[in-house]
Amino acid sequence: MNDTIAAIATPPGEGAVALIRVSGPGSFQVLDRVFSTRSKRNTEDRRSVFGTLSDADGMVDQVLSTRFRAPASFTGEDTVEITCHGGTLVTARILRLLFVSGCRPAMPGEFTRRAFENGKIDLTQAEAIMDLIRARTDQALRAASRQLEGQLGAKILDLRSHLLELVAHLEAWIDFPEEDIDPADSKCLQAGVCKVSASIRELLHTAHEGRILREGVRVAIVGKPNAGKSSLLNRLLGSNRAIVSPVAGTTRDTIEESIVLEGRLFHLIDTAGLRETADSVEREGVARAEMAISGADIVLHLVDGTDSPAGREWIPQSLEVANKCDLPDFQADERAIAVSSLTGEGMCELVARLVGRSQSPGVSGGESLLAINSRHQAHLEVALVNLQVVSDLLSTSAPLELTALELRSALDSIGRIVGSTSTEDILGEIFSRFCIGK
Ligand SMILES: Nc1nc2c(ncn2[C@@H]2O[C@H](COP(=O)(O)OP(=O)(O)O)[C@@H](O)[C@H]2O)c(=O)[nH]1
Ligand SMILES: [Mg+2]
Repeated sequence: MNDTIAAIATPPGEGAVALIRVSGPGSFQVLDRVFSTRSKRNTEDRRSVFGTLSDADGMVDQVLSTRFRAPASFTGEDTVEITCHGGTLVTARILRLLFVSGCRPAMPGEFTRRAFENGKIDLTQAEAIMDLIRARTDQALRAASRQLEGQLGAKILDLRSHLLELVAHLEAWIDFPEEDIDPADSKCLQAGVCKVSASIRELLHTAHEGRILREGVRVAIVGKPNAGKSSLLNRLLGSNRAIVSPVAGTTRDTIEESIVLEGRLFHLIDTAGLRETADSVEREGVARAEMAISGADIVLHLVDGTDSPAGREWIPQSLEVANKCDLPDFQADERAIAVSSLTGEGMCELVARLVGRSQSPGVSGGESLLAINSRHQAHLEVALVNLQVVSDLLSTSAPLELTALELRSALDSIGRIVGSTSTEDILGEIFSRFCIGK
């Protein structure tokens, strides 16, 4: 991390302005080589200064430059931000100028990585920055902000410090074998493991919500040809996205569109009708429909409500919906929500049911929402298994070293979530809590 990196921080294309970021120990030298200004406050920290950037051929652009002196910058290093005119060519020329003046191109995520390595943020916060940028719903944005503030990181650190205490406890027993282990102590340890496991389980419960917040809910609309699947997609989207026709087998490829319903992101997938067919293209469509079903969070099974209910097949676990309730020969069925893709009747109920199904029980999407991602989930699951083993070992007369090892593994997994290592910390914890001279 001794080199100085540069990159455009704003999206490519034309814009009023663009931002170029430079970070590393040589940031200010690089700036001094290419930037000239009449301002006497040029070298002041955190002051935007107007001036010009020039290369050997003359002026490249008029810009504002701002210095952030280490460690008070996003990366924790000396950083320069250059606000220039937002054109593809202008920004490319400025970058080239920076590269020949002592910078190298930044790798993807390298500024954030430096922020992490310099201890400005933990890994969950680094991830939250990406979540924040990618958020497509208010809920996702709120959850990301909360994580960026460090609320998830704080929870993980809390778990970690509990585990550290337990490890310290065990290590002390191992270090002083002449002292008998008080059975009450063993019970206390067991209770501690139990408590941490419960907290981990609580966090794991938010994994589903976390995935939905970050990725959205996949809804496969399936059913027989002509049930009105494409009409329903169009109705929910409020646009004529898919071709609707009375000819069965019109939809052949799967059509996917995203929509926000009641603050949640849904991906609606319209599929070919499920039926046996001799047409090879339609058959491929049916195969794709089946694939959409297997990858869906919710399978919305649409039936034509004018067909006799006796002949209806139900798909287990799917959300059953009967279409065409506007027609006189519509036959209601208590197992299915009655809707009309033509008139829009029943859509509110349908949306409410979709939203309801997408929520995992016990997880509120309210203000306090914290939801883990799949990486956190993987580490937490490993830690939980480790703790189960610890608990089992504690109830036998297994060597304490073995138990301590397992406990350290749990600690290690938890530490990986925020990106900290553990051995130094364990030592510190032991020495600070127990008097070795005893
Ligand atoms: N009356 C009525 N007709 C509908 C309704 N939904 C779809 N249709 C008609 O049913 C036919 C098949 O619709 P389509 O959406 O293409 O069905 P898909 O094969 O399941 O995608 C078309 O002629 C639609 O106009 C509805 O709610 N009411
Ligand atoms: Mg269709």
